[in-house]
Amino acid sequence: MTAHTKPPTNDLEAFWMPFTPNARFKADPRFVERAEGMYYYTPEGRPVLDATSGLWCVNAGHCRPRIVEAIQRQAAHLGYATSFNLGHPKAFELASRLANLLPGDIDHVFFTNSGSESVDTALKIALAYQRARGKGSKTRLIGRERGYHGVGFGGISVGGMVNNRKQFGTLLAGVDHLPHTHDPDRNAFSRGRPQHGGEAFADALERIVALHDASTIAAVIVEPVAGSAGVLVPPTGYLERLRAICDRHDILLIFDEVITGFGRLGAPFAAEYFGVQPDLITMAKGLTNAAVPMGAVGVRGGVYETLMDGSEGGIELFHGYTYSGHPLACAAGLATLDTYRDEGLFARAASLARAFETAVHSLAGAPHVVDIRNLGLMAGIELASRPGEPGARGREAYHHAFDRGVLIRVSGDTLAFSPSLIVEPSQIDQIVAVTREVIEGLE
Ligand code: PXG
Repeated sequence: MTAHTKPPTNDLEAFWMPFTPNARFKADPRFVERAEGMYYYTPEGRPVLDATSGLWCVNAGHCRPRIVEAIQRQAAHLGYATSFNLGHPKAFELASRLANLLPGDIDHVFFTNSGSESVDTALKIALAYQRARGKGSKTRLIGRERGYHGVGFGGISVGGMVNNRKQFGTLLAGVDHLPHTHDPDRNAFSRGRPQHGGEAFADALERIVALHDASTIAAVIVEPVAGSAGVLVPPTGYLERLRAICDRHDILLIFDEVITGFGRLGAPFAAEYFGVQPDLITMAKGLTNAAVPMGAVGVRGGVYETLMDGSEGGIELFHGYTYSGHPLACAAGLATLDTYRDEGLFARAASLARAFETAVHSLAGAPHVVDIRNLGLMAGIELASRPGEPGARGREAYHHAFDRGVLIRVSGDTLAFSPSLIVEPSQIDQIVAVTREVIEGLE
């Protein structure tokens, strides 16, 4: 042993775990060791049914052989090439495939490595676009309360989760927020899209425009369905009205589809599901089935062309990552898109959505349940917080479900469900049955 090597250790201290209460986890850790299809397996070999697609990302299920083999082949063939001034075929192929899948005239793709980078990239493209078309005063970015757009400074600035913002100073200047669309008094226990308030919530954008003037606003960014905030489904008419107001005032509309993209709602993208055309779409997660990290921004032709035309032959956008268009990610992305297509997984999600809705709403009436929300293959079950202990019921539910063989996701006291699109009806039943037992056992 040389002086600078250390003996192997199972010390849990070195890894600073993200978005985790480290001390609490390390005092009572839970591990998974491998995965296949709908299941994780603990180091002891116990199966855990994954009701969250990893973290809303393994849309085709875990360790799909076609995707694994594509990555293995690519790693041995061309493991890395820069996309700065150099091409490799799979990046162009994947961008073309995505352009075909993306809605309307969103036909150009900028590659990143994560959802957070996709959001910051989209915000930068919006600012650069306004400047390139001679509207350099349009610099404000509008997000929404309870929005989650990753953890870059742009994303937390337009995002609306106070815990993700308050530790980090003043954030980006010139940002404002729409109100969130959650209205439990009128919309609790809605099946699918809630009925009340859509247009009024969107009209808040008119007030923001009246306050700041449209000449100062570059873009609005929203999740079509808010995921991390606990599955907040937009009321009917909301997204349509946001689009109309953006059009009226010459403001770009960005849909953050990091969660809703790639079949989560039973369509390739939420834009198509809702019939609302954004100007930019951010994506990540399901793009590669999470097998290799990758994100992307889809951009409308007009936005792309404006930036191309304005550059006089130089670099059109001073932006990019060492790993933009990474060959392994491109190989994973292509194999993932093939899997979605050949297995008809988006249509499968659409066909399961009603049964999933019925199953999750069967928990209405279970103890502590104050709201149930769903769309496509995403659902949130909100529990009343235990007095003085917000988050405790959610945390206990997560642990008890894991110990009974089901992995769920928890945001505060809201349990979130987003199974892979390969989920079987019997597995939906198992997820709901275990959730019921767990909720019934909570104090
Ligand atoms: N936008 C949206 C809409 C997201 O959901 C991101 C951006 C950021 O992606 P990256 O790849 O940078 O993490 C996300 C990520 C949860 C949870 O518990 C959700 C996300 C991340 C972590 C936890 O709901 N979504």
